[in-house]
Amino acid sequence: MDIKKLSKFLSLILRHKPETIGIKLDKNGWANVSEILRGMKIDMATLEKVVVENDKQRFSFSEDKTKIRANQGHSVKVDVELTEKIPPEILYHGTIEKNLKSIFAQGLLKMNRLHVHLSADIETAKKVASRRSGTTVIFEVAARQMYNDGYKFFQSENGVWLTDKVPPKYLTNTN
Ligand code: HQG
Repeated sequence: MDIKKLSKFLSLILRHKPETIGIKLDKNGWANVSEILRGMKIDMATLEKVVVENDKQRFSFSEDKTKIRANQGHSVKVDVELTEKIPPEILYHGTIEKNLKSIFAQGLLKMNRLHVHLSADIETAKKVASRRSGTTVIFEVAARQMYNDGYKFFQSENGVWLTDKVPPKYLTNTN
């Protein structure tokens, strides 16, 4: 059983297209584990492996393990009850050069997802950027300054920093 492949399929179901296996998420992003097992044609031990071994801890079970959801990264409109937090001075965002001009003009936008995703360190931002082909660009985001100016920040269960948008004046290209 290819755990990584299953993890990608589970991300698709829990973040973007639950209809792929004919299920619905509730308003907090939860899917029934029984429906996931049936839809993905796997057993509970395999699903637990997908959750536990996931490199970024993308998924959480409910306490009684009858429900499962993705911790962040959704495009479907669900409320995963994110914790609002005071951000550090600086957060990072990794992207590619072709987006540079547009980002300097409009700021960072959430595009297809529910939030702009930011990383706590440069290494993680580099990894995010290198998912795409092209020259990578790392932005420093003046997160604490944004917070002081009234912008809200959230941290997902698995440590990803999220916000609504980042206007250009808070961005510095580190390259
Ligand atoms: C770019 C993965 C032009 C933005 C990662 C990015 C992350 C703009 C792309 C998580 C723009 C959106 C999210 C603007 C933003 N003009 N381009 N104004 N504003 N962009 O995938 O941050 O592995 O939605 O720079 O690790 O790349 O799936 O966001 O390149 O945590 O768990 O538009 O996804 O997590 O792409 O990645 P995405 P992202 P997982």
